[in-house]
Amino acid sequence: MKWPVLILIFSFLLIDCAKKTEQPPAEPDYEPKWWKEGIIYQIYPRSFKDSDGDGVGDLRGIIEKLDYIQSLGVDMVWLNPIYQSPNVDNGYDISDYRNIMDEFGTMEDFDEMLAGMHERGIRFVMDVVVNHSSNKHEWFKQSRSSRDNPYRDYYHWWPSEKGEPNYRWSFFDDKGEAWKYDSLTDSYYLHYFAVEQPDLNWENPKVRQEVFDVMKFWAEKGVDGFRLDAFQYVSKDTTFAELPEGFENNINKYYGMGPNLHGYLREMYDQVLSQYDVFAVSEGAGSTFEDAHSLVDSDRDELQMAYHFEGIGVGSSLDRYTLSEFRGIYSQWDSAFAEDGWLSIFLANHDQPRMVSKYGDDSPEFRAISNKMLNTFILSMRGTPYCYYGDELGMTNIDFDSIDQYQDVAALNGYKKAMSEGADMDDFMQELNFMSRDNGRTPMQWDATKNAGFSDGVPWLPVNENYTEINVDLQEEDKESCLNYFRRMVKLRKANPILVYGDYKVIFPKHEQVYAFTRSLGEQQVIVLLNFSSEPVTVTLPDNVLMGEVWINNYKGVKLDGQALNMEPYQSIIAEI
Ligand code: ISL
Repeated sequence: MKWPVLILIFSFLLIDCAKKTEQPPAEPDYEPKWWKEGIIYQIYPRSFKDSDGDGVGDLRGIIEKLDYIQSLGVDMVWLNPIYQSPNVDNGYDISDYRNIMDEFGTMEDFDEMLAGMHERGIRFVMDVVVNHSSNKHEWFKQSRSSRDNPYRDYYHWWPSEKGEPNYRWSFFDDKGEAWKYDSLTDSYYLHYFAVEQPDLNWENPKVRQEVFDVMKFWAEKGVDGFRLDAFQYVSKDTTFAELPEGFENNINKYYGMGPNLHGYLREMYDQVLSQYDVFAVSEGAGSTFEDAHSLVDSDRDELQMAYHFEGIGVGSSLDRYTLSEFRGIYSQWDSAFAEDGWLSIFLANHDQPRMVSKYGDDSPEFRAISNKMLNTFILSMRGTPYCYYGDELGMTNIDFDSIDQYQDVAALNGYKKAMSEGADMDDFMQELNFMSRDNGRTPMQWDATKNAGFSDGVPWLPVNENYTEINVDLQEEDKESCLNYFRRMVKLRKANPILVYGDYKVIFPKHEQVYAFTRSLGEQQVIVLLNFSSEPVTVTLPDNVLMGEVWINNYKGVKLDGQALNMEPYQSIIAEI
């Protein structure tokens, strides 16, 4: 490396930067919004911190850790559902939308937690699960009880005298069927998810009013945002006509964006979203850019943000992924939303494996460095970043080998279904080991004491054995840890609107190791360089890209010789150009 050359280049560029900052700032050509600038930290409450020794995380546990959350620099927290629930799907089956799950605490705990977040300048995003309720919800109990019960039309029923209903595929059913016959009223009811999660009938205006009232209840309490679970599925063609064979291979096309979805969203906007300083994000965004635009464009008055599944679909099998595929998807979505609409950016959540195991390299040699690289990606892209608890530490997948170790309804029922279909169970278990949602749900690793400091009792899901090496305590002490790198990256994004609003342009569109792009806003321009591989690589920067001040780097130095940049395995660099 030729340091004198480097120093010379840097000093020229620093002088150049200084000149630029003397000019009057240009009017921003973007519309600033707090929910665009915010960084969301997602907490799976069951697994974050257990305060009472029952092995299940709870709200008082979160209260204990509020200072930690604040120390990350994030400005919003999304909690997975905390309502009363029989927990068939860990809170995604709600039996009372106005009360807190017993295992998680009380409404007083909730109020204290919310106030504690607000005191620290952190906003709160509530999960709203209204495509379905629990079968233990009073509405369903009533609905099921007789055909003429006033709640009958709160759900989708198919009387058996009409014959068997047309096939509908189910995400979590152990036979893969979404219609369940119920002899009590000699009818079938619809459940896109587990049999204990009957789908609510949004065609019924009473149902919609119930949901809007629930949302108002929480908005009045002061929540700042709503994450609408599986919302693209709420509107259904209630004739339940036959669907083409194999439709389940493109489920969002056939289940998503039903005929009345936009009407429902406008009602929600009028009654709830426009009445409070809140934002709403839908899980799922249909199957085309047009679908997604129709949900979030600024003139739609529907939602503020959506998250699509194409990004997270990449690498969702043991075949892993290529960088071209990954970059292609993110780049297409970015350019489709460059002018209008707003999306989220994430590489993991509670339905996914751990980010570093899926997209990086969780071997001891590269785990930390590749984790830092992935966090650089999330926090330097356009869109609101969603950072999943534990990914600031580089937590990894857990290595379950027997079905008895799994807790997730999707895994357990998927196993039964595969067995009954005579599938190759070795292949099934291998895939599950990599892709299971339980990978992303293991307890937070706080320290090297028993159960990683998560609980004094027996954790509901085992703690990953690597907790003695990967935990908050150790990483607090180490300036170069994943945790402290994450904090630096969060700070950088918060201080630089270019990372939020700047235009995005790919460099080296076909490179199989390096993902590089520029962001530009007004006069300012930065380059983001990410080596997605475990091999060193040299790239030649285009002549017009002169690297200036380095904003962040997950290695100590930058090896630049003229325009040739030598990148270390999983190196990530952001620099002004
Ligand atoms: O997790 C999945 C597959 O294993 C997804 O297909 C998921 O079911 C889908 O994205 C909808 O997810 C949401 O609703 C589900 C709940 O289990 C998920 O946790 C939630 O994110 C039902 O409420």
